[in-house]
Amino acid sequence: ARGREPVAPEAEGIGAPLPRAAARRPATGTGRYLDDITPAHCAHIAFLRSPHAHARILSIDTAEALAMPGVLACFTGEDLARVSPPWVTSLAGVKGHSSPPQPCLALGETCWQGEAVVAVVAESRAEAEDAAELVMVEFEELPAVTDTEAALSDAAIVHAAQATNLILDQVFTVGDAESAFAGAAVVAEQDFVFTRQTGMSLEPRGVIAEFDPARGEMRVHLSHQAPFQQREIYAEQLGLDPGAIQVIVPDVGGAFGLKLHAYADDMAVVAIATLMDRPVKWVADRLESFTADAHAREASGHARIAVDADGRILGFEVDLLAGFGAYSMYPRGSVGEALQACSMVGGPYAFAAFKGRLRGVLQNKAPTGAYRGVGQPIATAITEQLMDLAADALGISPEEIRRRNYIAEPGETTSPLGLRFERLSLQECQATLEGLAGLAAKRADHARLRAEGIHRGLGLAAFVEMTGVGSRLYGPLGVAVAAQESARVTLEAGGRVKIETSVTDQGQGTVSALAQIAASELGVSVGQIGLGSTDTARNPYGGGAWASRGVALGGEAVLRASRGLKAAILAIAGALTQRPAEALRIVGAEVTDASGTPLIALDRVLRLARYNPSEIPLAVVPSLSVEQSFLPGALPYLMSNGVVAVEVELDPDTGLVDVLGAWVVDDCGRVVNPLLVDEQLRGGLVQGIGAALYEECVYSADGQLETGTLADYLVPMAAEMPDITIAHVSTPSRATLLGAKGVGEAGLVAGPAALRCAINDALRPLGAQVTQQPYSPARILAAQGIV
Ligand code: SMO
Repeated sequence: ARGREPVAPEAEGIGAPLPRAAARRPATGTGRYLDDITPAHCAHIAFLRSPHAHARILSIDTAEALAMPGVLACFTGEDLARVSPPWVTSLAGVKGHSSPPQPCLALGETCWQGEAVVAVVAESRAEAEDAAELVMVEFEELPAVTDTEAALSDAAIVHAAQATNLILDQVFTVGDAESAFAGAAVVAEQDFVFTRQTGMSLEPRGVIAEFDPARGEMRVHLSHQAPFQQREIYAEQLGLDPGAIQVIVPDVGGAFGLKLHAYADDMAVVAIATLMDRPVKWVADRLESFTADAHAREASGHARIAVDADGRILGFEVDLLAGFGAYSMYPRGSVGEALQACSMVGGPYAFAAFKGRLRGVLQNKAPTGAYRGVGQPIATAITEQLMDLAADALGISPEEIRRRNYIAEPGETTSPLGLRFERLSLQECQATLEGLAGLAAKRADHARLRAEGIHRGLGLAAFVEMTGVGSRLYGPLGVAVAAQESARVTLEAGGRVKIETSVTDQGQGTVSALAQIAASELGVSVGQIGLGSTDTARNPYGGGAWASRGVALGGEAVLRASRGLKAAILAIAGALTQRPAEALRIVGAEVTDASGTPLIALDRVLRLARYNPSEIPLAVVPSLSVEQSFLPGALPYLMSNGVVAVEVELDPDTGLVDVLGAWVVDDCGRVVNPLLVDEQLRGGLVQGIGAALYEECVYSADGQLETGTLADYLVPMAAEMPDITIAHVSTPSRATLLGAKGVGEAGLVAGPAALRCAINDALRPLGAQVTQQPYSPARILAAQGIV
């Protein structure tokens, strides 16, 4: 943004659809991603990964690898355990949930295909990779278990030392579900199978670690969402002073939840740095990403809804079995998906009874973790599917049954499952959506076209989305995850403003929105504002990018810090110009009077405060660098809501689904930048198309990942993107001054649900329903009895 003419702040501040200045760098190839950084004398790491899903390691011989040109060292699990001992993911707040100790590199046993076994360090990545092929590992294959049902019956045990694979077993009951189902006019039910997916960030994970043994200092560059979390984990693992560890997050090319965890291979890199007298670097290649990035979503089971004769919901029942992979991911655990899938069922609706059975098992597969939406895409798909089935049984429209059941909207409410809502706007969102998409006309059209043998379907998905999550989620679970976000806003020479925050940008433009908030609050132009990347040695502390918190909470911290800086500037300017501070404003680089007449430049205010404060007639000259932290107080999270519709055309003979269009009405409270918000909704919805139609991590029965390349694991591309029409309802949160709620996950929370409902709407007249995601051509044919 440097060199731009200052524009009127009104055109740039909160609410302006401002193209983000920061998008220019990645678009012109001048982004600075982790792999663009290579410190002097850097050595490179390649991992030898387990070819087996489950095996005992009998011996490791690195002699031949070590003799290769350029090779500096080889490390095994035993070597690294001495400096970074295995860690345990155990959530005090989740009874019985404890994952076996996880090492940096496999120790005696490998538990999934792709687990890192040996690290080879060489002058170049190519030399490290060549040498890794010469490491001789003698494996003795052990029985592997991949299927969740087989894992549940302990057909094979994932870790030889474990007694059972079952590490999550909970029952939730609210009200009297038995009576609700016994007395219902309609009980509708369906199976559900959500297969594994992975977040597939365009930029893979990577780490660069440099250790200074003389000072005990560590510098880590990391492509990650939560640098402060990682700093704390590295300090604990390596026994270092947290203050001596600096974690820097450069440009990030997508994260989607998978860059939220402490991975074993990342831990290996930082451990190796302490054993080498040179910086070390590892960047995952795409093949490694497939087998070693967190997978997500694997959950299956059965769900029921009980409805009275008026179409009002009496209760829900869910029985869900989730697959965690070989370890529960550190530090948050892998339980989030299953817990949220269960606790968000029935999300936007009023009901009195609920019964949920929830189980989760270890498997000899890649560990599962966060992926955009975490559990909510599953809960929404289950709920919305059941709503459609109940409506069909009662002979009312999908629109009508939703309208009759939305949670009443005034004020704060608590759902039967303990979810807390501020004012929602579901009725208004749906009414807007019905007009926007012309739903009634479309349904009439579909009925007419069906007679001509054209099979179209409409799917509706209403959702609530848990965004801006505070400390009441992870705190009681016993996970050390900070929920505050902080910002420091500083006046610089030339009237420029510097913002440092705890929030990281994953490429979605969060920092641009933060600049708009500061511009609005201060009265400066966006072009005056500078934002750097996140660096734990410089930026104030916070949780980072997860649960759609960047703008909702980080933005609130920026707003409050900007307000403090503005007060400081105006206090000094008022004293210097002998006017009350309330009579002054900041316009661009000037402090002006109420009519906009310049009185003193920001640069002059700064210079006097810095170099000659005795000229300022104030007893105490306030600091022109103001830091604020924010945690939402009244509400544990900021609940967004909305309704999505998708129209599909389905060819019953081929099973192919064409997505004709999508319509979104979202309420994320105050919209800071409509352009960025719409990009989030579109991107999430397209990932939802991937989930519903294409993406699946398929394992063979013996635990080999069969979809380990982008030729096998299909992600939606431009050709698969329909037109997506977006409208907004805005119900600002009252828990913050800013009023923004999160939007980052909405498209993916609602998209797969709307697609499932649309496909099953098209299939209903054919007497078929699909229940296993992705709803692939083969599954759509099988549902009709065509194989
Ligand atoms: S899936 Mo997100 O990083 O909470």
